[in-house]
Amino acid sequence: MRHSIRSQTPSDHRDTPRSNRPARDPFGDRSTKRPERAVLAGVLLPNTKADLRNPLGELAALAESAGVKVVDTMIQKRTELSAAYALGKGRLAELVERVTAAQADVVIFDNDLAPRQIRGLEEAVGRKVIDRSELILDIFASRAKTREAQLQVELAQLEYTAPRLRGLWTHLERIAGAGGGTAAGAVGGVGTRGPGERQIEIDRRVIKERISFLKREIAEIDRRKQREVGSRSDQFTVSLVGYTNSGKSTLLNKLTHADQFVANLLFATLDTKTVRWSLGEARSVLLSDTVGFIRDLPHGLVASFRATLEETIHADLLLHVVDISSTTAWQQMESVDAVLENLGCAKIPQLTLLNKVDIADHSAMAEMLAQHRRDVLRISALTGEGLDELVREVTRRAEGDAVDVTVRVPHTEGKTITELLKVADVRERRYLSEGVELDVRINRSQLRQLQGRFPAMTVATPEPLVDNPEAQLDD
Ligand SMILES: Nc1nc2c(ncn2[C@@H]2O[C@H](COP(=O)(O)OP(=O)(O)OP(=O)(O)O)[C@@H](O)[C@H]2O)c(=O)[nH]1
Ligand SMILES: [Mg+2]
Repeated sequence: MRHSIRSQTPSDHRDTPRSNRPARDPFGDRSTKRPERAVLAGVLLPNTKADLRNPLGELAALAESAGVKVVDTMIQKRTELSAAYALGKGRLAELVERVTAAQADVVIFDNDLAPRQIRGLEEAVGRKVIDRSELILDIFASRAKTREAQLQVELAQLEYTAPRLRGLWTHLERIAGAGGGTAAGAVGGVGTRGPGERQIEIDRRVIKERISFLKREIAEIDRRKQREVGSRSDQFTVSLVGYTNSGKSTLLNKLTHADQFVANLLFATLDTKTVRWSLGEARSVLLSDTVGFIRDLPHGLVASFRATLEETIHADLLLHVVDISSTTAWQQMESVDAVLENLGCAKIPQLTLLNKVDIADHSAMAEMLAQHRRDVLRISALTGEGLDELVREVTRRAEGDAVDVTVRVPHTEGKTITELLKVADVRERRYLSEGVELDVRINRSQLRQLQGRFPAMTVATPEPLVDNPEAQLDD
């Protein structure tokens, strides 16, 4: 069955309360043979962050990632969106013509639209109309595999579409007022037997209940995730961040021989994978790969994905992967910075990795980026170029606050030795009558934690542990 937006309303959730049924699934059942045909439209506003050479290019990539066939595009320059239709009157007529000529099923707007504009456009064009945020949410919904991701996407979808549904309800109310429950049922397709009004109230209540249920579940996942990440706080953690399709998963695979899914699609990765990354010489750190970012991420999506981004939020070092072969590398980098700021990660030390140097034919962009940022490395996750230097740099940082100390552990404290081996580089081991003496290189914070957990371990430090008064205040 192919759904239209008017045949799916939140009351569907009553039948499948724990499933991931979006409130307004823009593309309905994807198992239909023929891909949906879309006309892309956009209003180019003066402050746009779109690529001026190809303003609808990213939207086309998003549409393709959602499995939609783009059959025509139309762009209008305006200083603001028109209140009723987003476009001006003349261009609206042109859009209607193009949609008919191209036999399109859907119009996808690059701008985020108000419920009223969507309604106006749908009435004028006679097709469903969705906006950029809805498209992104739809891709997330179709890719979400874990229960965590499914709940997060559903919450973001419900919160984003709730105002639109209210718009839809107003529409239903009008029809219900004129034709009674039957008309509302015919349009709503929600099995409305009683008067439209009553169904609308039920739908409103169901959606509210579902939102609070999802919020409770997600809060529980957040807590569990925080404990999980907190328990690893004694290990140096590196997080890959970056625009979607920049090559984060490819890099994770190359560095750690993991088998993370890689694809030339937007939002190929939707969860977080953390693996051990061996830097050689008995030193290793944790490396995590997560969901990519994009400009103008739908409001609420980042908040809903907090649990997924927990590793990123608590990383000791961020590796910001930039696709230097993209003509919009600069804007992409700025969008990622904005999301990091939003997540409270702006202060985490960062290395910028200009990726895909093997196919970057405009090195001027790389030059410019390198001049504007500190700590930039040029790499290719595909060919491995520049990765030795990356390993050296990360090793240097992971060892940044390391100290060389000699510790003594009584023979009875085997567990202490096990823990020590996990986090320290052991240089020498001497067996004495009162216990084992080890010369180790270890990070200061990790040494302090071990001292707290294993008081029987004594430390002979050749240098003072705390060498700056400010650091002492932090303790
Ligand atoms: N030529 C070239 N292609 C690369 C390089 N790194 C990644 N790619 C390609 O870029 C595309 C995206 O790679 P992914 O690793 O899936 O990107 P990602 O950042 O994980 O993307 P999302 O998970 O969607 O956010 C794939 O087609 C990769 O083969 C590189 O260094 N050079
Ligand atoms: Mg990925």
